[in-house]
Amino acid sequence: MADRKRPVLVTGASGELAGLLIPGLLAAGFELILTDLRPFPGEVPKGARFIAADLTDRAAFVAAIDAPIQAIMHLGGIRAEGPADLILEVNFGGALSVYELAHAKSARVVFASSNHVIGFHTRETHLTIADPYRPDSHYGLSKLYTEMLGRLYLDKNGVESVHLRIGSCLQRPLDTRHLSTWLSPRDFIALVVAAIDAPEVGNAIVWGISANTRAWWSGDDAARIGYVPQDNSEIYADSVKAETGEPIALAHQGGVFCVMPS
Ligand code: NAI
Ligand code: 15L
Repeated sequence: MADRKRPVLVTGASGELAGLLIPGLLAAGFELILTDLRPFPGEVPKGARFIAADLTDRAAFVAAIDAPIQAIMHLGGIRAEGPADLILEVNFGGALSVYELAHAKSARVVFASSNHVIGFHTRETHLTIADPYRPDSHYGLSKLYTEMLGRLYLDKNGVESVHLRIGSCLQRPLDTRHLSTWLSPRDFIALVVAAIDAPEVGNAIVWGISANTRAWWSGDDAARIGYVPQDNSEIYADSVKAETGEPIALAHQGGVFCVMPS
């Protein structure tokens, strides 16, 4: 699309990943509308404005976004396993609000999906996006639901989506699992810019990882949207911690999410 005239909306703008992403999107020339339940930490940067809104209050959320937007970078919600009813309300309910807004505004959705949609595959299995979902938690199930919501809203309403199945977005990998799942902040920014700018994406799925030698995942829509990762976790291989924990967590791609209570 390469549109720098209409703003991009960022949900979950007061959270950690937004903190990594917002400077990169501003540097790429996007005007931003930031939204979150919590106040924005610090000063709202030049080129952005902040609107406080709760994703679970659908009508109020949709009404609060008062400008035309070209895309929604959806980061808002609960980022780990939690009580199923809470995940239902915030992650399932919030995703529906985002898709209703995208439909109303004719905007593309770029969704922070997660590796936890496939977390119960074993670590010996190399996956492509054609492999079956195996969610490891109600959290993972909420990501699966949102990917499917994207499919439905494309088929029914023409709303395009890029679902980013993010591994572990951190400044650097911390343990041996991250050698497979790491997404560097600079690759994260490049991935989101590509997802917004790519012409005609339909319903794309891209693994949110760097060019890791030990990656468990490939065979996605990265080339179609023009995402070319630059970093590789391997340079940290001698300095990460050995992963410890329960055997089920160590055997499966989702790690500790496979044993988290809900
Ligand atoms: P975070 O917890 O730091 O940020 C999430 C933000 O969503 C928070 O600022 C929170 O206030 C906001 N939020 C929660 N409920 C809300 C509601 N009802 N209405 C409006 N805003 C609400 O999480 P983080 O690490 O920044 O992750 C962002 C997204 O990326 C999450 O959806 C997470 O599931 C996803 N993700 C993150 C990965 C990572 O490596 N950090 C990996 C895979 C996915
Ligand atoms: C996620 O989906 C979480 O949001 C993040 O906090 C990490 O736990 C990440 O997955 C991971 O699997 O490392």
